[in-house]
Formats: sequence, structure tokens, C-alpha cells
Amino acid sequence: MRAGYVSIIGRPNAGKSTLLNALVGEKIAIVTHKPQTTRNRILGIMNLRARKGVPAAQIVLVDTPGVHKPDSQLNRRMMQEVYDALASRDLTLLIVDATMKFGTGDQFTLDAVKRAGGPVFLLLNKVDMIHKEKLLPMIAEWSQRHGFREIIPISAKKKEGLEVLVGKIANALPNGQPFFPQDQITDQPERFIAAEIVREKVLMHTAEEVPYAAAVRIEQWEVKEKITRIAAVIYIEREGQKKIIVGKGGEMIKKIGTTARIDIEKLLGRKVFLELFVKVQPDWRQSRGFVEELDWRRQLEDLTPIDE
Ligand SMILES: Nc1nc2c(ncn2[C@@H]2O[C@H](COP(=O)(O)OP(=O)(O)O)[C@@H](O)[C@H]2O)c(=O)[nH]1
Ligand SMILES: [Mg+2]
Repeated sequence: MRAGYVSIIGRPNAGKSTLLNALVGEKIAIVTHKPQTTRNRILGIMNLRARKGVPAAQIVLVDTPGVHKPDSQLNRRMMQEVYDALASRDLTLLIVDATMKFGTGDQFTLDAVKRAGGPVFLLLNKVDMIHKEKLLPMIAEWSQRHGFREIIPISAKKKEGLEVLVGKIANALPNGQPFFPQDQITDQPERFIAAEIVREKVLMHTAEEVPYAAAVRIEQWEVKEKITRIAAVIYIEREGQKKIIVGKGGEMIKKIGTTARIDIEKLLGRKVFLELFVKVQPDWRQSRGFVEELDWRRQLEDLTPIDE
């Protein structure tokens, strides 16, 4: 039996969270076309039965925020999550958007991965968007940059190349016993995933600075016989942003609430009553205390008793 931690590292928008969801087979990380969607490390757990050429394995995938230059407490926190994920893993998956030219951001990311040491697979993602004849030169170019253990073209979105990838990951992991029970697919509590779903809808439906200034906390989670009652607060930084999120006649907040409720019902497999509140927390992204409070691992510590 093999078991190990596998960190997914890359620039914003490379497709890290899409890959995590595709491999785990459930939506545990939110995905949008906007950069910096993912703010925390997210675990996704795969359990493989032995098959031809592939040992039985538990693969603990770690999705991370995109590598970027931090300019706020929130961004610093996000980069700390990246470095933590790089420090403690058996294998690194460096994922790049194959439709984009190699730039300074890629070099910065590659350097961080190199510094962390250990085996690295390079994943050339979004190959559904490029001409096949571009692939070989790209592989040749990348192999000059580092001694990657493997270079694998994939499409996380179209689920291409993933079986090959999973087989190679299993073979690269050390012998060991599973870290998590067989039926567990993530370490995130459902209430945190629910908060993330609300944030995803804010990201989807609003523009410019608003998505980046939004944070979501679940304030109430009550499991009733037929329904789960959830109250969530959307924090934003300024009054003007609150106006945008609420919308004309409350239209926007209604849209966010309805689309989020549908997804949360899918997640929980039961009916949900979702109530949303919007609060202004001036410049919270610059507040170390508030950013730390948002971390669900921290929230678990001082959680008031809740039916879950
Ligand atoms: N065409 C294509 N788009 C993809 C692929 N993987 C991810 N995307 C898109 O790229 C965007 C960013 O994806 P996401 O997983 O959030 O990237 P992350 O920031 O690295 O986590 C989303 O719009 C995805 O739908 C892929 O294989 N092909
Ligand atoms: Mg992501």
C-alpha cells in the first residue's frame, strides 16, 4: 500500500482547483475564471484499488492558492498556505496553463518549487485549447528548466490524461498506511464548503474589486428534520460594495442566495434554507486578526456548539 501527500502548485488560474475536483470526483474546491479564487489549502483524498501497474494507494491532494506577489495580509496568508503545502509533501504537481507564454511569474513559481526540493511532475494543462503540434516543443522547452520526474499533458476540465497521471502519482508515493478513513474525501467541514459556495457565487455575479473584497462566514447551521437552516454573512470592505452585492431592490443578493442554495443542497443531499447578510468590515484584507479569524481551522477551535 502506498500513501502520501501531493501538493498542487501553480500560478493563479492554471486549473489547480479544477484538477482537484476532477480527481476526487466531487466539487470540494470552488472554481471561477477569476484569479485568486482559492484562499486556503484544500485537501482532497483519493483511494485507489490496485490495478495493472498501479499499486493500491491513498493520495492526499493539496490544492493551494495561486503563486503571486503578496500585497495585503490576506495575500501574505495565501502565500503562507502555498509554502506550507510545499514544505510537507511527498510529491509536487506543478501545473501550468499551456495556452500561456512562460513569464516571470512562472519563473518565480518554478524557483519556489525547486527550492522546496523533492520529486516534481510538470502538468501542461488546458491542452484541449492548443494545437497538438505545439506540445512536443513545449515539453522540450520545459525539460530544459528543471529535471522533472514526469511531464504530462492534461485537460483538467475535459478529464484528459488523468488516468495516466493518477497511475504515475501512485507509483511515486512511499509505502505507508492511509492517513484518512476510506469514506472521507476532504478535511474541510461541510459548513466551510458551504461558505465557499456562497463566495463562489459572489465571484461569479460581481465584477472589479467586489469579488476580491468579499469573505463569507457561516454564522448559524441548524439541522432540522426536513431542512438545514444556514445563515451566512458576506463581509465586504466598503458601503459602496455592499450596495452592489445587495443590488437594486435586493436582486443581486437574491441571485447569489438562490444559486448558492442549489449547490449547497447538492453538497448536503438535503433541502436548505439559506439566509444571507451583508456586513461592512473596513479594509479587512489588511487586518491580520480578521484574516486569521476567517481560517476554518481557527474557526473550529472556537466554534459554538452546532448541530453537524
Ligand atoms: N479549457 C480549459 N479550461 C480549464 C482547464 N482547467 C481549468 N480551466 C479553466 O480555468 C479557469 C481557472 O480554473 P481554476 O481551477 O479555478 O484555477 P486555479 O486558480 O489554478 O485553481 C476556470 O475558468 C476553469 O474552468 C482545462 O483543462 N481546459
Ligand atoms: Mg483554485
